[in-house]
Amino acid sequence: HAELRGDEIIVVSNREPYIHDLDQHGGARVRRPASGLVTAIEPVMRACSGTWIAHGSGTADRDVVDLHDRVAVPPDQPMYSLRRIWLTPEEEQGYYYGFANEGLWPLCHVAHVRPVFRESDWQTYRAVNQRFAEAVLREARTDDPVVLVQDYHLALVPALVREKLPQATILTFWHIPWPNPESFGICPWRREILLGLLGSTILGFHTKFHCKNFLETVDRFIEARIEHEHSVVAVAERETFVESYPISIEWPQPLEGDWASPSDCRRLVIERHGLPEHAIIGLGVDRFDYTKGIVERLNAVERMLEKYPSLIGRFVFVQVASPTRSSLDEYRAFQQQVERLSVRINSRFGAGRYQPVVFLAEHHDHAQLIELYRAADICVVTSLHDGMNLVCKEYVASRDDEQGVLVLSRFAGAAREMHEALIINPYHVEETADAIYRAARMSSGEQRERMISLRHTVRDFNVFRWAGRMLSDAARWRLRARVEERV
Ligand code: GDG
Repeated sequence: HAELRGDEIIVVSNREPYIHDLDQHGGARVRRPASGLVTAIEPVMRACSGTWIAHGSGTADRDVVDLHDRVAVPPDQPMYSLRRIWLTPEEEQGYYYGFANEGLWPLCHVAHVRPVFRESDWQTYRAVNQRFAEAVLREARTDDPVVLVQDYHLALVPALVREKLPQATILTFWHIPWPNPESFGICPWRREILLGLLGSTILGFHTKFHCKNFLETVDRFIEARIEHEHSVVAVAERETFVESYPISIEWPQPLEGDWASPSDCRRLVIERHGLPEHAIIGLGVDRFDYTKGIVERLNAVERMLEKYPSLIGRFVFVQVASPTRSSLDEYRAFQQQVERLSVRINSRFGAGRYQPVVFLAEHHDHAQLIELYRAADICVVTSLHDGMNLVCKEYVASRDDEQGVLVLSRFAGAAREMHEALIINPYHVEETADAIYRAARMSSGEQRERMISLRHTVRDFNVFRWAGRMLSDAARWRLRARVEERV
């Protein structure tokens, strides 16, 4: 970004953008993880360059594949540097699975899953946050780097970096919702988390509503001066600017020129999955996570077939569910429940080769997802709670034919921008079933009108604009700090 030219950018996140795995022949294979954070931040790093620090998660044996702590990425056309931190299985268990994903994840999402807080997980979370902060300090070549801290895994990093580099510009982005003070208040270490985050220069959330919840939580639990008018929190004279920056995706999409036509994609998808020739294709794409409302979505599909039997034999729902956190009980139980449900719907409405639910519980590569997006008549996003949700934006971006209907949960941050979608409450089965039915029958003209408008929104508010806003706010704060120093 122009105002920060010459300044170095360090991104720090749990998830790495490129994972090195071993293939069947023992060679290295590079995989892109299923992660909204990576989808959004990776194009920004390609544009800015710098260093990305993340947990090395590949299965490749480090002795077989020469996995350095630092690699240049993207592998085929290096543009920035990826610096890996190797966590022990115990560290990963306590910090990632434990505190972050059994504690903070359910704490911040209203999905009615009870958070689990263990003292030992918290201790590991603290220790691992310290390791990430040390890596930032090692990477910093000046005393005022621009550090982009990502997400709930690293809530303590901003204050840890601030302590050693008081001049650093620390931009923290919280990719998940921030709940109200009553909900957040059950976390035994709420003070530590809040003070950790308030080491940031700028703290970003997807929506104004999450910012408001955060400010109210600070007000409730720590001593701080809050200037609501300017969205600033000061703890002992150190100020943090709290602002909403709705995240998005790259526009144009990578390799857009090489895509097969929607009708070819449709033919390929119909062949590959043995769908009826004139199928109406509904699509869901998610990490296999209980916050994404997959049970509610399948219940709605079932109800729709029950209520509108003319669609039996024609309507097919394809659900991509990429494996995630499956070592946790809560996830395994949920994943089994979804699998049972899709078997039930198929035995109820399927006949011969016709299966109304095609369930694909495996990781797909990007090209396969694009093919599905371009083949689908309807994309259904039913998150029970979601910071933003990028799947709905990817669907819209991949429809340059201006066809297709988006059904979108009102509990996803994206619903605040994507007004031309059919907005639903996923807890309301009837409403969701009716919306999918309406989508299945929508005229091509109405689809076009809605899609054109949605595409304008995603194009104009793309991820470069998201990063641009955060970085220009950062540049403004740096300038202000320098001027104030001189006084
Ligand atoms: C968090 C917040 C926020 C899914 N399956 C595969 C695959 N994906 C990709 C999708 C999309 C991404 O994963 C999922 O993004 P979401 O935004 O829907 O969700 P989270 O991962 O929960 O992300 C979310 C986001 O951070 C950004 O701030 O929007 O609210 O929860 O890009 O396409 N990708 C591949 N194979 C799959 O099988 N390659």
